[in-house]
Amino acid sequence: MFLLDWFYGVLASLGLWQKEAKILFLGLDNAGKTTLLHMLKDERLVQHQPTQYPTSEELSIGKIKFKAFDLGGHQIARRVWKDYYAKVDAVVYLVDAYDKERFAESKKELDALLSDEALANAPFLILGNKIDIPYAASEDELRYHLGLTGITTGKGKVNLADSNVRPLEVFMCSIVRKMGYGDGFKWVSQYIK
Ligand code: G3D
Repeated sequence: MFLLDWFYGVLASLGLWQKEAKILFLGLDNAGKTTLLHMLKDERLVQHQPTQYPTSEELSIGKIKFKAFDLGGHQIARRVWKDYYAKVDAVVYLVDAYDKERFAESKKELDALLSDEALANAPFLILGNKIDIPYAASEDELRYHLGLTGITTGKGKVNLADSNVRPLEVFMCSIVRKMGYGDGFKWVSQYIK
């Protein structure tokens, strides 16, 4: 009973209670995808091996399947995730907010995803990670460098059902400090049917 309570507690805290969904974690290598998967799994920080090429990890919680892939120079990974999920319910796109030198590369990958037919209807949660590091980019800075200024759809409850607009929003977080990503998941869960 305790285990079950814990299990549903994790789902409820993510806003994903009783939903069935396939969620992709994408982003450049080193963005924090594996750390996030492990955090969701264990609710605590665990040591893990660096993600191995072709870079995919998987986690199921209840009816939710999470799967992570590295982007950036990994053409194989792209083909693999396309084969893996016929239908993707949401994309969580992670960016290392401290690694400003790679913002352009990250934007390029994000742009490719946003214009990908296979993901046309999927809500996009952009997580600017590692804000615990001093001098990490601010939310405004990250929006600017990713080309998202003025095009995100709004935090909180925004009904986009009739507007034909893809939900897209930026949340800053520190996965290791367990900050910020919960709000992001709550936001995205409202768009998962
Ligand atoms: P990836 O799966 O996207 O490739 P990882 O990325 O989850 O392997 O994380 C890459 C590195 O970033 C790891 O460090 C991890 O501990 C670190 N990291 C992840 N999230 C955070 C965060 O919120 N803050 C900080 N400061 N670091 C974070 P190592 O040293 O193990 O390579």
